[in-house]
Amino acid sequence: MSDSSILYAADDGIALVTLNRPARLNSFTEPMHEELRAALQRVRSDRRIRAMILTGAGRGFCAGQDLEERRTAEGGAPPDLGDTLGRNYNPLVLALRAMPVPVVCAINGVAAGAGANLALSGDIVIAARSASFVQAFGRIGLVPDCGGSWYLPRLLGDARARALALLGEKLGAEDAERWGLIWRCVDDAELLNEARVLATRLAVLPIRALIETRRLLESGWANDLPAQLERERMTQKTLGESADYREGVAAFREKRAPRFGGR
Ligand code: T3D
Repeated sequence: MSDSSILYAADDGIALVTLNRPARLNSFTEPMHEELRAALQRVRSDRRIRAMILTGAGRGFCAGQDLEERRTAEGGAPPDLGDTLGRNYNPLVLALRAMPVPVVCAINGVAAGAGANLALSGDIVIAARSASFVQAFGRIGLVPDCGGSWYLPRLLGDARARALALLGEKLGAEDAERWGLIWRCVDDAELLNEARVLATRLAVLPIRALIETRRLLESGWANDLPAQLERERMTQKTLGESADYREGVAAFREKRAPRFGGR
C-alpha cells in the first residue's frame, strides 16, 4: 500500500488519479492538496495524456476537508477557512474545470462536503450504485463550497438544490442519476471499467473541440441567446480552420475512422 495520498497511473493516453486516504474516506489534508496539484500538473504537461479519470480508494470518494486538521485547541484561534478555500479548494475546482483534457469523475463511494462538489467538477460524472452525495456543510455550521452553490441549482433546479443543501440528506447514486446530478450510475464492480471505456471514447475525439464545448456550455449560463450564438460562431470559425476538422470531414467522406491529431 502506497503512503502517498494521491496515486497516479497513466496507460494508453488515460491518466488515473486516485484520492488515497481510505481510512479517512479520502478527506483532504494540506499535503494531499499539494500532491493532487502535482498530479494535475503531470496530466497537463504530458502531451500523451488525452483523458483523465478521478476516483477514490476504498469505500469513499472523498469526505471533504479532514476535520482532524481543523481541531482547535481550547482558547486557540479559529482556522482561517477563507485562506484554505482561496489557496486549496477554489483553485482545485477551477483547475479541474480547465484541464486540457476531458475529466471523468468515477465516484466509488460516499462523496461528502467539499468531496461532493469536487465530484461534480468533472466533465462526465459516473457513480457506483452504492455511492452517495452529502452536502454535509450545514451540520458543521458551514455553507456549500467547492462550487456547490453554483452546481446544485444549475443541475437540479432550485427546489432540490435548496433542500439538499439545507438538510444535508444523503442522495444515493440512483437518485443522483434520476435527478440529473450525474451522467450515470453503474454497478460497483463495473465503475472503473466504465470510467475507462468513457475516457477511451473521449480520448480519440478531437480534444480542442471537446474543451471548447465545455467552455461554451459554461458560458451559456451567463449569456443571453444572441451573445451565446456569437460565441458559438467565433468558436466554430476557429475550429473550422483546425487540422482535426479537416481530418473529420475527410474521414467522413472517405468512409474511414478519423485520426485526430492530439491536444
Ligand atoms: O476547512 C476548510 O478548509 C474549509 C473547507 C471545508 C470543506 C468541507 O469539506 S467541510 C465538510 C467536511 N466534511 C464533513 O463534514 C463530512 C464528515 N464525514 C461524515 O459526515 C461521514 O463520515 C460520511 C457521511 C462522509 C460517511 O459516513 P460513514 O458512516 O459511512 O463513515 P464514518 O464512520 O463516519 O467515517 C469513516 C472514518 O472516516 C471515521 O474514522 P474512524 O472512526 O473509523 O477512525 C471518520 O471519523 C473518518 N472521517 C470521515 N470523514 C472525515 C473523517 N475524518 C476526518 N475528516 C473527515 N471529513
